[in-house]
Amino acid sequence: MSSLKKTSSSLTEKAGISSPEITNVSAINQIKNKRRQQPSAHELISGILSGNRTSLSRAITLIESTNPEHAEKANEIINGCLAQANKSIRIGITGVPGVGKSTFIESFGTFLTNLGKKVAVLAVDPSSSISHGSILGDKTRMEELVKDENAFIRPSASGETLGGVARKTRESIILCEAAGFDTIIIETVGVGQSETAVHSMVDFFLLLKISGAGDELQGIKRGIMEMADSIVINKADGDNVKKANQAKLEFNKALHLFPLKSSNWQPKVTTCSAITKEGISEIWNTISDYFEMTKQSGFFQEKRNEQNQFWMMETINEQLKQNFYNQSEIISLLEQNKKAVQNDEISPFAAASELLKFYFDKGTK
Ligand SMILES: Nc1nc2c(ncn2[C@@H]2O[C@H](COP(=O)(O)OP(=O)(O)OP(=O)(O)O)[C@@H](O)[C@H]2O)c(=O)[nH]1
Ligand SMILES: [Mg+2]
Repeated sequence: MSSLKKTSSSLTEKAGISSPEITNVSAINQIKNKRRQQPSAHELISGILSGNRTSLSRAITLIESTNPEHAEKANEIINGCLAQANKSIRIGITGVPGVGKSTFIESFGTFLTNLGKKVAVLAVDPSSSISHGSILGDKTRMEELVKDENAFIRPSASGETLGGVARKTRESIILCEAAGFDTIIIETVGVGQSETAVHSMVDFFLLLKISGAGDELQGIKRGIMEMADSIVINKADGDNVKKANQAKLEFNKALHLFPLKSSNWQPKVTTCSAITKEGISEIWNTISDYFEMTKQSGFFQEKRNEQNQFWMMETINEQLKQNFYNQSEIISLLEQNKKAVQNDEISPFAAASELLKFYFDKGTK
């Protein structure tokens, strides 16, 4: 400053009082201490196995982290928990926005904890990068369940690809099971491809609907109908009861047109009100019947085995892709080749094989 010529311009700045450092030494030390205090993988495993919710939350945060060090620690924790997992039932719940998923999970979840069950609620919702997961956004809709000692509610990992979010949810399921949660509910919004991802990680898939203006089946994706083990017409209260019963008949008719599922289970259609709680216990009866039947027939275990195989392949595919696309040389070469393809200077196939050759050659060096 001293080299600047002093002028009387209105732009001249007076020598001010130097502002304090933004970060002070004690704050830095506190942060360092906190980092040091991060529990080890071993500590988190024993915390989870003894049902400690803070340990469970912390471990899920590690699973959700994009830091490779965290990923390593998360894997260690998952491996340590795996032997204790699997003693649960996993229920997927899907439905369009506003159908009443959160309200339903509040009623259904509370019903289950009243039966003495321990309920964990997770979400697959890759679209909610800003709101930090649909569950967190409307935790107010789950007022009772949030306070429930026997419930654990966790919003979905945010700002990710569907594959990434789904894998993380799958891993979180294992930790919840190891922590003693015997009923896992996975919520997803019925738009996009997330239903397929959720279907591949649950034992029972429930589709929530509301009665519409008459043509109930319009706009509903055939694939989702095929996946559903049960369709529940929600908001069957007040003036809606009659319409809901009509919708139930229509869905029942439609479902009978589908070929029998490989589980031999005939999907059921019921009505309920998530607000008055009418019909909730019947839904639980249906779900219990399903588990009794599929556990007896061996389908339950068969499906889980298939899902495990699927998830192994998915994890490999996802991580290969991530490894490829995250390399800085690939990022710039990809940009160049995209332009070259656009300008017809190179065929898309030649461009792809050039990129892959570069990647593979680099890996073998
Ligand atoms: N009358 C009536 N209203 C309901 C019922 N269930 C939910 N609602 C209402 O429907 C609205 C949407 O409910 P949510 O539970 O937030 O629906 P959601 O499917 O979780 O919605 P998104 O999180 O946006 O996907 C709220 O105003 C609820 O109070 C029900 O059984 N009967
Ligand atoms: Mg919701």
